[in-house]
Amino acid sequence: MIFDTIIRGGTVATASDTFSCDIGIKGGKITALGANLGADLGAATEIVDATGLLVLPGGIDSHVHIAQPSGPGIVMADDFASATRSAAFGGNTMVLPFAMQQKGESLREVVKDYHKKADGQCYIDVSFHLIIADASDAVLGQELPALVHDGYTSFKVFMTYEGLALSDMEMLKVMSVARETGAMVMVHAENYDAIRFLTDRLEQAGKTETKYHGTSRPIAVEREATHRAISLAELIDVPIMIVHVSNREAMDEIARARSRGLKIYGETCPQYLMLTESDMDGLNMEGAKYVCSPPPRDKESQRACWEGLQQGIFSLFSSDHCPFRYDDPQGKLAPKGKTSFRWVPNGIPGVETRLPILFSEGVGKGRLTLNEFVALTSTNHAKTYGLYPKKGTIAVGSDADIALWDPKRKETISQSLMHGGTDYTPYEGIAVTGWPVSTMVRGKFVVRDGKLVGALGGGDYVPREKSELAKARETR
Ligand code: DUC
Ligand code: ZN
Ligand code: ZN
Repeated sequence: MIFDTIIRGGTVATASDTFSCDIGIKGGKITALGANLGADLGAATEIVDATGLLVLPGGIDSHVHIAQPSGPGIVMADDFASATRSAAFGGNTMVLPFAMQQKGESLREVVKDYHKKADGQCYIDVSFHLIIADASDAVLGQELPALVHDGYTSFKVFMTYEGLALSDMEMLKVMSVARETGAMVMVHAENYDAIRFLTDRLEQAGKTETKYHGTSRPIAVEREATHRAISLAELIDVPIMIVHVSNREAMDEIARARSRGLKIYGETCPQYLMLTESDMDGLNMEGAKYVCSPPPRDKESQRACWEGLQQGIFSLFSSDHCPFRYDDPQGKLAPKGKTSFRWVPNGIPGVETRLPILFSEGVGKGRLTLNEFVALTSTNHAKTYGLYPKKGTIAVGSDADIALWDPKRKETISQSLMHGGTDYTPYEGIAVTGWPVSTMVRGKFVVRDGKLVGALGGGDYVPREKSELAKARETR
């Protein structure tokens, strides 16, 4: 047989082109693109009719949190099985969660632990970023370079959070390792001391409801840290990715840096397009459903984030899926969280809704082209994190990671449609047009016509190359 599968009659879109063609798949790879591939009887074991459907590279969500320790008594709502199942139903073929180090831990041991959690438990492919909480000489001098060499080619640093925040000195040291090893640094940019000061002051004034979460980390907190992270990266002359940007002022810092020729990249997320601070204003802890950091802002910030996507200031659109159940003492309704917004588990689910929201609000409403959508949700993720062209495109030689979309299907987002571990979606009630109906990973359907058909364990761990985009400029 020439092919295992032919996908016939669909409209294929990549980050650059849209065209009608058939796709021939053999051994999990795309081996041919052409007209009438299935014309010869017996050309393939299976022919999939994609007439009327869009055939897109599977979504890659390069910013998700799965089974991450989240503080005493708090448990993340997703393990690798539920998160990757949910992701597959949302049109994704790969996710990149974090292996999070805590102070004093060996990074190598942390990575081993995450592999144990993920092994045999994934429906779609995964790869790990590292989170560096302990920038000790041993970690930076030995463990980190060895892990980059082994295919863990990106790491996140935090400028806030007890136990996670790095000093400027530590940030500089981590960035130096990135420059030497060719890894990509992801930065959570918020000013730790400013947040602590504002939080203390709000609590002293009795302002402890969830709505004050936003007040405790206003735009200036994010803008200042973004500026500082960029300045530190400029000193080292290393590319960085500012993740989960929520507003115009932080975005302008990135745009200014880029106009100076620096390789500073930006990511935004659905919550900054679809939610505002007032969502955290609900009675009876309803607002906890929307607590995430940076917090959702206002309508003007939403407009800014759209502009950032349209202008390429943001090259990535990720979910920052960080799932906690709502009606659960181990989740958003943890007893301590009722005493102050400070203790409400921080993060919201979104891996299953990221693509339908951007497709409908972006492509459907004329803000983005279909090709920009593919770039923002798949191709750029592969390029940024060392997976391209194995992942993130439809081309001969690439993995057959494909999502079939019904561009006309209308749905109203609701928890009843979701397949993850949480008990709510922050996007409840949003009407969308366009829906992923089938998802295929390396030539095998995981979701077919809205039904789970993939095997648990069908998803692989994928070691990564160094990204071209993480290469430092030759300035020295
Ligand atoms: N940062 C994230 O990237 N995700 C959830 C919470 C946070 O602070
Ligand atoms: Zn973060
Ligand atoms: Zn995150």
